[in-house]
Amino acid sequence: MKLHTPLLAAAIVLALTACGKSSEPAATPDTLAPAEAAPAPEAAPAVDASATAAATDATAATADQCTFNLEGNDAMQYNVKNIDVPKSCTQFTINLKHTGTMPVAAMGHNVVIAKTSDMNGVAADGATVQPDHVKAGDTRVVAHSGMVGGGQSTSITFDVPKIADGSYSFFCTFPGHSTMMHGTLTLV
Ligand SMILES: [Cu+2]
Repeated sequence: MKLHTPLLAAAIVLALTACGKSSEPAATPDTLAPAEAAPAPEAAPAVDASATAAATDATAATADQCTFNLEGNDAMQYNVKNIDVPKSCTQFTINLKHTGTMPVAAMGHNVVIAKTSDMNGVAADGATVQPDHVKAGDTRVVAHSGMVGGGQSTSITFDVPKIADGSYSFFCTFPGHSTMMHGTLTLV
């Protein structure tokens, strides 16, 4: 059989060639297929699967990683100057707690997200807007919370891709506060 096979194959090729070129494309893959397919089943899918699972666990963001607890106080200060935002988060939440005791009318705080270059403009345009101090329909604003006074909390959630096209900051738009109450958002 072994001796005859090459001869047989050669005979078939010759025969097909003689029949016309239109038959060659179909005949060639059939001839090569058994030899090329043989090594494929030797791959080890078990190892690949565990490696993929480990990689997924390492890159998947947890709810904790996609949330930051920010504080504002009676001294017109946030407690941080930067918040890292993991790129692996689809959405990111900032919870703001006013740790002071002063009323919202005197020491109100909120948290607003916009490009750093738009911060002063957003704050200025919101200065006279009651009660949130953010101009209605301000397209520069990615997200903003309401104003809170001492002991109160508020929260914002935004889509992480919305802060990927430049340098963004979080800040308070209570009149006069953004000069002190601002920080950067850093995609990590
Ligand atoms: Cu404030």
